[in-house]
Amino acid sequence: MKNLLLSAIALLGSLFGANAQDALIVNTQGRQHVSLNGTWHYIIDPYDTGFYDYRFKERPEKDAGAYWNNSEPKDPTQWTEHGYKAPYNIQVPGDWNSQDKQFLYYEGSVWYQRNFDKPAATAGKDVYLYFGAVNYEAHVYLNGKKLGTHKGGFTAFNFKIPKELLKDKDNFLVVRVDNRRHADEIPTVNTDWFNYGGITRDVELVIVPQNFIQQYNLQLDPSQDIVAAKKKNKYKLSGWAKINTPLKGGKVTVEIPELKLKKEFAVQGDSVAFNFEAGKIGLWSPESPKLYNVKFALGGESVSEKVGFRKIEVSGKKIILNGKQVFLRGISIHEEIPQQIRRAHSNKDASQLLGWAKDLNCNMVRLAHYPHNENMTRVADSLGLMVWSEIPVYWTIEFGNPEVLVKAKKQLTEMIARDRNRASIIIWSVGNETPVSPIRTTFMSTLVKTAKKLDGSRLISAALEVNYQNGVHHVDDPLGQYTDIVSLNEYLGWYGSTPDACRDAKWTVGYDKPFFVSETGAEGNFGFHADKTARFSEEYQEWYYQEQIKMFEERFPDSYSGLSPWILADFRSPRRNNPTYQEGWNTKGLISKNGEKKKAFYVLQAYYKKIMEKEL
Ligand code: GCB
Repeated sequence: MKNLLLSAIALLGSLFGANAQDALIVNTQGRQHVSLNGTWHYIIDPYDTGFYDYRFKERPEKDAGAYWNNSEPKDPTQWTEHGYKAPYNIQVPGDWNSQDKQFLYYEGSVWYQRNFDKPAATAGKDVYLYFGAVNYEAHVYLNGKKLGTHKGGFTAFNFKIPKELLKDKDNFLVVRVDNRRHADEIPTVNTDWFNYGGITRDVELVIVPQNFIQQYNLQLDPSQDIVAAKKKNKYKLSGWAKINTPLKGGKVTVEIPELKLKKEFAVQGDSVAFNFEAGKIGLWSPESPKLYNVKFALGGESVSEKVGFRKIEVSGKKIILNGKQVFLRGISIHEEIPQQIRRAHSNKDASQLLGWAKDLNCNMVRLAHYPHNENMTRVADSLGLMVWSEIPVYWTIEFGNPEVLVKAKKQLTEMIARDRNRASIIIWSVGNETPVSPIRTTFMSTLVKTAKKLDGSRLISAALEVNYQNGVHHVDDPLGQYTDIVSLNEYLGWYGSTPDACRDAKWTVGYDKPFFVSETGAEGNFGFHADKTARFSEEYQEWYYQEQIKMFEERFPDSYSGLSPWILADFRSPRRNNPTYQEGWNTKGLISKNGEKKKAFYVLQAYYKKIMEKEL
């Protein structure tokens, strides 16, 4: 086990090293930090004038025309063609599309700027600049110097601010954000969701000691037999901590006051592995989402957070949580607040979306199709919702391009780094509906292996497609050999046929593994009532759910372990252009764009209630 942990730590190091970006500081909320959220200024720059000169060469650092430099004229003779001031105001965090009509479909560069003063109490400490997420590419400059760049619209990153660069007053922070889509990025040019651009999540200054615990993990020891441990009511915990720099000596303390536990471990180089008896523990589960305060300390400085302990595994065709079979009553969710047509980012947003899922009687959510903001996984921890978390390896990306694989691995690494301490997360997904081919399977199975190396304690999956042949629906995608559960997106009764096609559909699943329906759904417009055969009516959607559920109950394989239908709420998608029923919305939501529950909501809610009652 210790070797496995150390190899995960080594892999983390090598992946970050390749990108010359500081490793992620996890749990910034549990550390000394100052928020840089609020009103920033912006410049829209569709021609990238602030970045390239008139020969289209990147501007030199001190160039007066570079938008990372402060061009505030000191006297009226000074030439300047850019500047940051009201009314060019923009809120951070937040996508730009929802903030002003001119931004609605904008794809390109926008420069963000704000000033800040050096926080108090930084003597002898280091200050990092942390971004929860920027979609898609960020170039970050402080006082005219570039701190670094980051690609990937849904993962957190941070840069250490060099001491000499940080002034006491009026630090000039500029971020160039570019949300253009590219064939060789992740996601690629083609998705069924809206390309919200901007600094979409929190920005913070994180203040840390020179030597500090950057990342850590604590969980029920995955090698422990959970049934035996439950019987004895004696559990083992294991994990590790990674220090930002190698130390000579040094000790990490792990403390769980509620369990009266305090253990000390010697640091070796820049890491330390733990493994210890913890006695009685209340396990985390949807019925009882118990979280413990855990404190990790190094040299008098500590970081604390709430951690739940549980074990997730598969046994043959079953998913097992804490030694007991569990059926996943899920729903898929996009990170969007439909009533305001914007990206979700706050704790309140997470409570709205996950509150709807609870109302549906869910015990699980699929956070599609990219890592959601940290509030989502933290609120899921506290509400007792199990989570599927995914990277945006979606549809047809460039599987033959080795650089794309590097990008996918980086996003996977960043997703796992931020959230590995969330008990709610039971599944890491490496992608969605990727088309079957040998090159794709090599790419995707490499991601599965990487995910397993980074975190051997969770299940790995990917949403697959049906192979329909000679009247039979086969689930036989070769990627299924590599994943722990076989997950399928199917829309029988929406694309191509009507819901009665479910009645005599034949299914084969080619794997002796848990089988999960990661998507199924049909469109329905709230308030459009008609005969059930009329597409886009609430009645059609309701009928679809009735037929699908009947099919699951009567004819699905014995490995059927749960579902996360598509989708909780209507969401924006530029692909959806039916002029009467869509107008830029995918209306497969069980909840409308105005927050109203459609008829199908109640069908799924009742199905989940029935399952819950059977389990009691
Ligand atoms: C899918 C995709 C999802 C789409 C959905 C649909 O299979 O995974 O992103 O939005 O179908 O509505 O067609």
